[in-house]
Amino acid sequence: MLCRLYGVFYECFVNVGSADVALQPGPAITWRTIGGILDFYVFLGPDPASVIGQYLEVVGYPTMPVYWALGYHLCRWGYGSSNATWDVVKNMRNYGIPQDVQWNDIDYMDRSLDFTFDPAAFSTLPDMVKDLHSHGQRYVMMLDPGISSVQPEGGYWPYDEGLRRGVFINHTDGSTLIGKVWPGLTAFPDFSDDVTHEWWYDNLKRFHDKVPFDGLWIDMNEPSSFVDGSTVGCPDTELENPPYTPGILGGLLRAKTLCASAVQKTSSHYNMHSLYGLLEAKASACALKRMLGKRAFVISRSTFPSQGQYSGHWLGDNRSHWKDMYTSIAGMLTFNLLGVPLVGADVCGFSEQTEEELCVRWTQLGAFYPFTRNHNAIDQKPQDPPAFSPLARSAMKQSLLLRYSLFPLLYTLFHRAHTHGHTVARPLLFEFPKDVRTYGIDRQFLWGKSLIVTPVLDPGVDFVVGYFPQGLWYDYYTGDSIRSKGEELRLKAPLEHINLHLREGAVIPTQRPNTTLFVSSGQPLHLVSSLSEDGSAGGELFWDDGETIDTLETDQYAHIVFTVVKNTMTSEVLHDHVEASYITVETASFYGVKVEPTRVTVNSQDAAFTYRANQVRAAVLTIKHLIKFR
Ligand code: MIG
Repeated sequence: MLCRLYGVFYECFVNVGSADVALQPGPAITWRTIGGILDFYVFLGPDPASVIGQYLEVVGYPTMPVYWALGYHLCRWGYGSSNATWDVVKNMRNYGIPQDVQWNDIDYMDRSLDFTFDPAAFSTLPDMVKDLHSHGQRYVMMLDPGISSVQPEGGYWPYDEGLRRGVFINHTDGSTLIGKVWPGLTAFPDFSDDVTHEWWYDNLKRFHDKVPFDGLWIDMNEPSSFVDGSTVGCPDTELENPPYTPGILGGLLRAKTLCASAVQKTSSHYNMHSLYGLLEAKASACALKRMLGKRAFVISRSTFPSQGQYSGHWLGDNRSHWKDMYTSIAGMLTFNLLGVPLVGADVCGFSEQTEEELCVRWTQLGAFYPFTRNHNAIDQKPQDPPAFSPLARSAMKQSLLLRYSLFPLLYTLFHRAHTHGHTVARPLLFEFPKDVRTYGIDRQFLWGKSLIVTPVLDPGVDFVVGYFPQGLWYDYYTGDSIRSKGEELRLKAPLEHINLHLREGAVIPTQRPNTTLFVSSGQPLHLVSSLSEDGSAGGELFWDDGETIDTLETDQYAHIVFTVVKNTMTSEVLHDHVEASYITVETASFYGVKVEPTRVTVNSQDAAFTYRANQVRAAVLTIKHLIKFR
């Protein structure tokens, strides 16, 4: 899907072909495709957020993630053994650092074979996974599409059975196309065929009986191969050597992938290439739902429009550089526009050695990626939080606890994305489309419409400059107010601090954090309201059990709207379901209460409160009282 803005409307071009996009000095963009259907859409907006909503109506709204997808994920390539992986988890627990999910990269496999685990180095993997489960934690591991084709006959079920069922991509002469990936020579499943989906499910099920994993990480699914086309090359046909080849890697359609002429159920690989990751994600998500009976967790490297219906995405291999941390913001925002809100970059950087300061700052920024995972390349020193000094560790812990405390807000934003095609992480220009100064901002972003994140992206500084659109903003931590005319402000940012401000007029639901979302999501709510100049605010909460499929469609959720007007906060229960509404409100804070109240009542009963006049005209009123919604 390629889109461009023409004054007030967007034109989008949905096409699977290999293509060039050339920026012209005009300003103009030239699209050159060599295949697919010429399918054009015009989205009238009128503002950027509505354009995205209209685009997502076409490609499909993103799926509602399972709650633990929003927790902290820890991963690396090359833990070396299941015990080493397990030790990291135990260290995290010892330090009380939040972690919902532990991952393994390809090194858990026996000789890089999908659906196996190394019987020596990873012999305790099943025990580790059981231990994770008994601590309310989850396990995700990698699968690559390449299936080893050179194991002794009868010795590797995935290949033998795949051949028997005819699931692999073939050459035009009907022979299996063989490429080369981590396990050596491999065949490639054709996910455009339902038969393959069934075979994929059976493989997952057989492996799950041994290692009860919870989600899948699908890599190398461009599909990527270490040889061009196949081990025997590709035929010399027009599909292989079209009259025009776009400026792609290697200058050849088959470079580091399969032959364009290869045969898939639906069409030639020439036409199907760009859909490989989408269809693998679909097969994976469907299989997981069927097997576990819960919402599926899948993270994919390759994506195509509609991806958000099946998976999230990580931004691929970055480096442990300050610059790569900075550009991750644009990447995260882009995928939110594309309907894949469950997105994040490798926190602390993948390749090359990270530094402590970078890793702290990145963990803080990462705490605001909708999907937050620390991932490291093989042969690099450990970069999990326990690997650093007590100071760095505690700064990381603090930012993760902060994220966990904001889970009710984040979850509700994902619900909005799922039901209305909204973005979760959002560029400022979406909320302030008339303020041209927001258009170029790529060092700050919002969660939803009200929470602005201003991360430190440079080494050796204890301040950060951020732009605040016109209006009233409150420091999230203190309730101190800033009245901006639409200006850049210099904010204090010591190492342990990430700047977070609330826009006027918001009510956001938060929760006392814990080391897993399983525990913290059972805690009562703390509501934070940022009053606008006239004393009003509003917000909402979507709540369900966090993992049941289609709770919205089957009425198993609670939806509560909060409104503050004229010194009164009201909660209106728009929808209520027994299982979902055990939730209570324990405390509420109001930023910007100008006059100290003499009396506060909750449901007509006098309630205890504190009033802290931290600033003229912007004090914080905190009420402690328990409210049940039912
Ligand atoms: O050829 O599985 O982007 O996250 O650690 C490299 C090993 C294959 C690429 C992924 C990266 C992963 C790595 N993979």
